[in-house]
Amino acid sequence: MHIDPSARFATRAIHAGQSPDPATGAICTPIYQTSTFVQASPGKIIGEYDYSRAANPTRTALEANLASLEGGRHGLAFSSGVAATGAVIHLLKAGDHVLLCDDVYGGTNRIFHRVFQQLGIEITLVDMTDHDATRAAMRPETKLVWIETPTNPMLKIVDIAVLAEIAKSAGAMVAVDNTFASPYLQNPLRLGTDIVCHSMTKYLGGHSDAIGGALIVNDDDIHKRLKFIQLSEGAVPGIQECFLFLRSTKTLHVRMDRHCENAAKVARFLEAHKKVEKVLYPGLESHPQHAIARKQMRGFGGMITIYLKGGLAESRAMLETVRIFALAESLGGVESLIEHPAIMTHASVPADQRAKLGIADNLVRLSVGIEDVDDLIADLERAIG
Ligand code: P1T
Repeated sequence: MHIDPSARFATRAIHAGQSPDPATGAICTPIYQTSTFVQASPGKIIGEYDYSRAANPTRTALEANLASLEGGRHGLAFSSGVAATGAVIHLLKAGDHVLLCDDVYGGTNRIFHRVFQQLGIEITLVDMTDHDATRAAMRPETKLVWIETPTNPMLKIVDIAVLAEIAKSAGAMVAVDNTFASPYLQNPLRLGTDIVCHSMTKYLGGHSDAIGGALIVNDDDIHKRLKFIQLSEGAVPGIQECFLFLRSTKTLHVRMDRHCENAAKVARFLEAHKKVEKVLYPGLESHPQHAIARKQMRGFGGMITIYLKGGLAESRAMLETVRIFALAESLGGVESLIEHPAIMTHASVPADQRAKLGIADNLVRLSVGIEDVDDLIADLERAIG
């Protein structure tokens, strides 16, 4: 089925990349659970496929679907979000310099600093909400600017168009980790960037049942280089995972609407609570980059970070008392999760960097799911006390 690229998001979510199976008419793209494909004679393949690490029809459908959702020409699926991140860093060589958003997922910080820095990649962390500091940190050898927005866990909003401009004028590529927003709320390629990265494990998957990553690009040459890395390193998702992600993106728009609606209500409840010191949510007028969020996002997402009044004891008490919110790493699933960044998701970030960012003992991160919001608020009310 050919889906017009100008079709609206919900239509593309359900149809892009997928056609009824030509052999049977099955409306869902089958799980082509095969590692290899028979050839007619040596080197003469029957269809388009020879080996599933290189390509597989179920993965091809997913990759086309992802590209369509981000408004890009090419999609590539990986075995995890960090595998997708690693593939981008592999575009660089020793001596190249990266400008890295100071507040990123702990695993992103770790792969840059503890895997690639020792191979000769130079890294400068910068607060990308400070445009002068970002400009000043650029060097002639800066080849990549890595943005995460909203950031994890501080939910800072980076102005993607301004950053793209800063990077482009210096000849650097720009990649945006769009995991927290999802393609439904934000499309960085349309704002002048080169690469969009996702942990599909989160909103794209949406059901906390599969690990995966994705890259979406427009440029044919960057796509070719990334596809070569995907083939050569082999960090591709399993076929059943590809099917699960394809199944999930069909409902992304419906889930995201409810995540946004619930999170807005939870954020307002928390902002008014006497035991909460501060609420970070891009949809609140009190958020320092609320205006930028309004400009570049179509909604504010399901993630909320709060400072409780008190310290570790108060955070622990809340995290151990919730009943509907589950104490777990990860985010973006239909079920609400809650976690302690300093001890859990960002434990691998050096303590001095954590302190500088404000990842303190009284910081708690919530992934607001799509349960009944009144039950969620009652759960938090009881847990905060
Ligand atoms: O877990 P994985 O699929 O490899 O994705 C890594 C990743 C990349 N980018 C962002 C913004 C992320 O939040 C993550 C994973 N994050 C968590 C597991 C977490 O709880 O924050």
